[in-house]
Amino acid sequence: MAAHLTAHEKDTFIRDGIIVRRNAIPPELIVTARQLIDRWLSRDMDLTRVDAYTQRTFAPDLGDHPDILALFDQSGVADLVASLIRRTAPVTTAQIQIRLPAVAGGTHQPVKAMHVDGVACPHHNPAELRTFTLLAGVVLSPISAPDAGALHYVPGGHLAMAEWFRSEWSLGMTEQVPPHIGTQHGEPVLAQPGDLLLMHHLVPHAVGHNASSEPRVVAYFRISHERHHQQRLDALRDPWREYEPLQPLLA
Ligand SMILES: O=C(O)CCC(=O)C(=O)O
Repeated sequence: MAAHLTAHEKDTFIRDGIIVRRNAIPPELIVTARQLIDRWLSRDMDLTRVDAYTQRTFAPDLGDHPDILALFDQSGVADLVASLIRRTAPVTTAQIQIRLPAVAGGTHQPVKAMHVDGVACPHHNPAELRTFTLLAGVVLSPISAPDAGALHYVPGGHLAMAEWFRSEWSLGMTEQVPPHIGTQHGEPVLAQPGDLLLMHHLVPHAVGHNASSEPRVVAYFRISHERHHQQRLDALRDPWREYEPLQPLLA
């Protein structure tokens, strides 16, 4: 995998807030991670805890497993991230998000309405921000149709959200996004195992049920600029504050 983002990828990221790089992750890393997660699914998943897994992470004990972290730090993803953020805080854990197929109890799994992560989370104090800078998603299962548990995102929504955070939002509000964003269905991310999603933290996204017959599995890594915890509010209002390598490219 090329160790840097191309000029086209950077332009796409600036415009849409998201890029998907196909076949970005070495297949052997994908196979090993899937084996671990499949073992957890068949032996350890507690169906009474699906709501909690959906809010936080599936397979919580695997989040810092070396074979899961390898998807980030042995795959070249960390090098790609350096094309976007110059200095990052260490990435020490993954969130494993599974959309269960309807036949395996997925019809009861909560859906997620349009939101940006860490702002007015329904299960946290709305005055508490749990934001970061960039989401890296490593796709571990085929996502072949919009209703197969695909993530849906609003292209360019990072710019609209920053405008909302600057002009209308205040800390403690319980709305996660403004109405003109919340009513959108968004574009589905259709992908294959080994594809990599890089998404600006401010891009609004949602997930629905998985009507396919297979679990939809993605390992997400939340990447923070090394100073993010000191500048969370600034980063909400200025979408490029933490993306120093992109700043010379902005029109
Ligand atoms: O399941 C997914 O792919 C997305 C999950 C999500 O939006 C979240 O955890 O905030």
